[in-house]
Amino acid sequence: MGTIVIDEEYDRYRHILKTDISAKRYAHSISVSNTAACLAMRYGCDIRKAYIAGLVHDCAKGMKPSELLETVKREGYEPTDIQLDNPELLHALAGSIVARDKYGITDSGILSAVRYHTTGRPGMTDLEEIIFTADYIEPNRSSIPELDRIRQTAFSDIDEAVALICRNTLDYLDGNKTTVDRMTVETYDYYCKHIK
Ligand code: DGI
Ligand code: FE
Ligand code: FE
Repeated sequence: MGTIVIDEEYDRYRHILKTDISAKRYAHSISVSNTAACLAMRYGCDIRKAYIAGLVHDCAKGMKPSELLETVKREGYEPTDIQLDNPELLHALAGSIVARDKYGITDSGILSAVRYHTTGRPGMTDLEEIIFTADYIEPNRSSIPELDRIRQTAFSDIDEAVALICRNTLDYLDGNKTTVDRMTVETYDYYCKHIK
């Protein structure tokens, strides 16, 4: 028996999402959802959870910096200096709160995949790795160094793909002279040590 993912629940999430983010971001989200489902097939992960987490991962991307800060502070979270300087980093954490409160998603695995999709974290769950990777390799992405290689690696060794993505992100941030979140470095270090 196959997995049915496009049902009333998924449709409800899609409709909320369409009003929350731009058309371009919505197209990206649908692409991440599909890519995450493919990776879930490859790694024996729950396809439905991957499909839903991929869909909603950027649900807070349309929020203003003040709204992002308000959302996480309301939860009792104290933003770091780097997050205060770059509030867009908070769209992942805020997204997990919005996914829970506005979309009504209760699955903790889905919510944490949303929470860590931007910086990753050391020792991610399979679902977290899948969303982190799908976000980077989805077919609409372009102009990323070695993207073809990362796409292929994602389907052969996802830990190595995570390390390659982190390295690219660190290079990109360095080039832009942007502050690096400690978690981004910790994720990179962890995955470099864990690839065969
Ligand atoms: O939301 P998306 O654009 O789909 O992707 P994302 O959630 O991975 O966010 C990507 C952006 O996040 C990209 O512009 C780089 C930025 N980013 C990732 N790690 C860090 C970071 N920005 C800062 N300042 N520090 C980080 O460590
Ligand atoms: Fe994002
Ligand atoms: Fe994204």
